[in-house]
Amino acid sequence: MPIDRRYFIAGAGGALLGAGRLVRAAEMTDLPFANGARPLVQMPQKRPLILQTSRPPQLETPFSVFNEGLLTPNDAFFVRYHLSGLPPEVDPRTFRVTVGGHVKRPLKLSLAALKRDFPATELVAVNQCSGNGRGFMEPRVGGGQLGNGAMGNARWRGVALRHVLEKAGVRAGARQVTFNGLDNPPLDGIPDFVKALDIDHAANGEVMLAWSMNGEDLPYLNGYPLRLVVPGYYGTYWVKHLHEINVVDENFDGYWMKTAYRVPDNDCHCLEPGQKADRTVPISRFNVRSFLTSHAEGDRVRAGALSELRGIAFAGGDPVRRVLVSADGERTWQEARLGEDMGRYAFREWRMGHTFMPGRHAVKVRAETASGEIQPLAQRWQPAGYMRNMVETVTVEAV
Ligand SMILES: Nc1nc2c(c(=O)[nH]1)N[C@H]1C(S)=C(S)[C@@H](COP(=O)(O)O)O[C@H]1N2
Ligand SMILES: [Mo]
Repeated sequence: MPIDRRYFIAGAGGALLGAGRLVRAAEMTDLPFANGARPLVQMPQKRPLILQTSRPPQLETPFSVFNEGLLTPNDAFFVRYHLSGLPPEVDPRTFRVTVGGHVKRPLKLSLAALKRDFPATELVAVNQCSGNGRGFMEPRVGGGQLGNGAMGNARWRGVALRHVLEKAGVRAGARQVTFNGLDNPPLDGIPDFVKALDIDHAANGEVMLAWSMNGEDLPYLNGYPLRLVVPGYYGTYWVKHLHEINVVDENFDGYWMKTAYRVPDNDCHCLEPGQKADRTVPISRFNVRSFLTSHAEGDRVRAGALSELRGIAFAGGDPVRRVLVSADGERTWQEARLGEDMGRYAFREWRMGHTFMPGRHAVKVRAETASGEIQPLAQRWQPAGYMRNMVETVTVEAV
């Protein structure tokens, strides 16, 4: 039922999301789990997206967007924040990113200097929240009850962090690099959102300071004017509004590394429901996932006619080798055709024709990587609801 409720997001983010601005909820949508009803709201530079929270702004991409094309449009890209103190405004002329700590020559770089003094590079990569799909977890767990729309695939443009670190001259003994954005905690006592990468990872030539996605400036809510891109790693490391880079000679132990965003230290990073992990490690690379995008739960197809099934697959840097599709609830599996290869961090399209007989059919998709990692058929549970990658099921009805 369309509703006409108004959402007030005063103070959510200054200039663009300024006090008093009304955000209109045009419609409701339903995520396919209990308590999945959500309003669609429109925030600046965004089309109507699924509202998770308004303060801070958190938006999920409606899943149908992933069938529009392989690159996720900027105005449909999901939004995740932890702290409601968003930067009130960002002036691209006075913005500076600093590089300090355990370096020989501390730097203070403008956007113009970043674009002028370093080689620019481009990379297509998926940004995915650790909790993507958390709402499907059974038993349910606390945290944002997300469907599978907390991910997106974009072409990022920027400079490899390695070049910036080389210019600063990393000193011997450096262990990690920390990243801080312009957003701040709304209250004392809430830890600032700071993330860290090991020095070798930070300087691997792929980790990037990006100012553009899909050929345009970053949208404000996706980190304007500069964000970290950490290909193959969960979104938590992709620090937005990035303005402080620090090289440190120890393992950084801020809250968002030491306490939050950790997973059980075992092969599946999973537990039996109710268990607690005795050892955890910081979350890192994506596991392999795939989705049907051409059809949604409950869709009808013509019985006896050829239907084209299509979707996406991706992993954390290990290329997708094959995608298997079952249209009969796991009894038989058939290999799908893979589409254009935009690189090992990007969505890979798959397609398969199938003729359904009359009745209801469970369609399942299962991707496998070059090194043999394959999606599990059963759920792997863990208390934070991170890293869901079980084979998903979409039921279609042929009539
Ligand atoms: N400055 C800042 N950067 C941040 C966050 C944040 O709260 N503040 N959240 C992180 C998390 S957990 C995710 S999943 C991604 C989401 O990126 P997006 O909002 O551009 O989709 O941003 C990351 N970068
Ligand atoms: Mo996240």
